[in-house]
Amino acid sequence: MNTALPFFETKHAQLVEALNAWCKRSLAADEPEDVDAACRDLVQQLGQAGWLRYCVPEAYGGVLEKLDSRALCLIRETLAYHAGLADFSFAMQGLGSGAITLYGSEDLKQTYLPKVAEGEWIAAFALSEPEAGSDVAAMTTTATLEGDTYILNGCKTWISNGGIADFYTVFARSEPINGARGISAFIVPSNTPGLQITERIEVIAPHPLATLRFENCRIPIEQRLSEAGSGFKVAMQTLDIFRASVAGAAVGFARRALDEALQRAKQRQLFGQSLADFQMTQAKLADMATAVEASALLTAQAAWTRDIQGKPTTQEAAMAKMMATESAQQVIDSAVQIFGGLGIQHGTITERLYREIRALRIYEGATEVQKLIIARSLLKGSTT
Ligand code: COS
Repeated sequence: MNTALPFFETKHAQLVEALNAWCKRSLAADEPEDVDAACRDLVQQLGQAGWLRYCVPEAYGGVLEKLDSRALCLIRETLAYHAGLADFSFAMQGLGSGAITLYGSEDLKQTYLPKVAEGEWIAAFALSEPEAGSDVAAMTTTATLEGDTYILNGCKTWISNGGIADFYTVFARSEPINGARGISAFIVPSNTPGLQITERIEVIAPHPLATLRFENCRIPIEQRLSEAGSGFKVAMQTLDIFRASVAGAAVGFARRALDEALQRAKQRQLFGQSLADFQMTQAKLADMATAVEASALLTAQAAWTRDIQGKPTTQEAAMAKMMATESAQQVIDSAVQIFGGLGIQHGTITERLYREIRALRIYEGATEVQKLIIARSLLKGSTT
C-alpha cells in the first residue's frame, strides 16, 4: 500500500521501510521441507525482531497503544510480498490472540499476550468444525459447566497452527440454545489432557493445519472470554479485524506477482521484440496494476475506518477481503501466463504465489460469505 496516502501516518511508512529491509536480510526465499519447524523458527524470528509486538496492545508488550489495523495490514502485505509462510506465522499470532486482546480478563491478557508478542507461545484460532465452516452457528462442540470448570467435548478442523500451537482460542456451545447465542469462547492450552491432534491436513501451500479432538477437556471458568453465550460475537469481532489483514496479504502476493511479471515482460524476447512490446501484454499489466491499487485502497479504507473512526468495520473488511483476494488470484494467474511454462515450474515464485493465494479466498470467511455479509449490511442500512 502506498503509505504516502492520507490513510497512513509517518509511523506506518517507517514500519514498512524497516520491515522491508528486515525481510530482505532475514527471510529465506525457498519453501522449507519441514513446515512445522519453519513456522516455529519464523515465530521466534518475528518475535525477536519485534514484529509480533504489533499483534498485541502496548500494555502487554505491544508497540502501539491498541491493535492498529493499518499496521497489521501493512505488515501482512510486506511479509506476503517476501515469503508466504512468514505472513502466515505473523497472521496466526494475531488471529489466535486477538480475542484475548478484545475480550480477555486482565489475568488472561497478562498471561498470554506478552508471550505472543515475544514469539514464545504460538497461538491458534479454533472455530471451524467438519459440519460448521461457513455456518459457524451450527457448531456442535460442547462446553458444559460443572462447578467452576467447563468440560469440552467435540471436534475442530482446518485449524491453522494445529499441532504446533501452545494454546487455542476455542469456540464451543455452552448454553442449551441452538444458533449463535449459545456459544462461548475459551483459551485452551495445548497440553490440556483430552486434547488430541487426530489428523494433519496437507494443502497445496503447506502450513501446519490439523483436526483437533476434545475429550472431556477440563477448562477453568477463568479461561472463558467475556460472558457465557457471547462467543459468536467474540469470533465475528476478531474476524472483522483480521479479515482486513487477509486483504493486506493478498495485496502483497499480487504486488509481488506484478513486479515479477513486469521484469519478465521487459526481459523476454520473442518475435524480434520484448514481451512488453506487445499490446496484449501491456493490457494485462494495466489490468493487474489497477486491480492491485484498487484492492490496496479498499484495504486501507477498511483499516483506517476501524483505527480512526472507531466504527465497526464488518462491511468494509468484507469488501476489502473479497476484492483483494479475488483480484489477487487473477493478477497472479496473469503473471503465470506472462511467464509461460516457467510460471508453473516447481520452485518458481509465480508457481508458489499461484498456490499460496488460493486459500485466501476460502479462509476467514469464503468469498460467498463476504458477499452475504456485505449484502446483509447494505439491506439493513437501506431505508427503502
Ligand atoms: N460483529 C458483532 N456482532 C455480530 C457480527 C459482527 N461482525 N456478525 C454477526 N453478529 C451478531 C449479530 O448481530 C447477531 O446478534 P443477535 O443475535 O444479538 O441479533 C448474531 O451475531 C448472529 O448473527 P447472524 O444472524 O448474522 O449469524 P449467522 O448465523 O447468519 O452467520 C455469517 C453469519 C455467515 C456471517 C457467519 O457465520 C460467518 O462469518 N461465517 C464465516 C465464518 C468464518 O469466517 N470461518 C472461518 C474460520 S477462521 S479460518
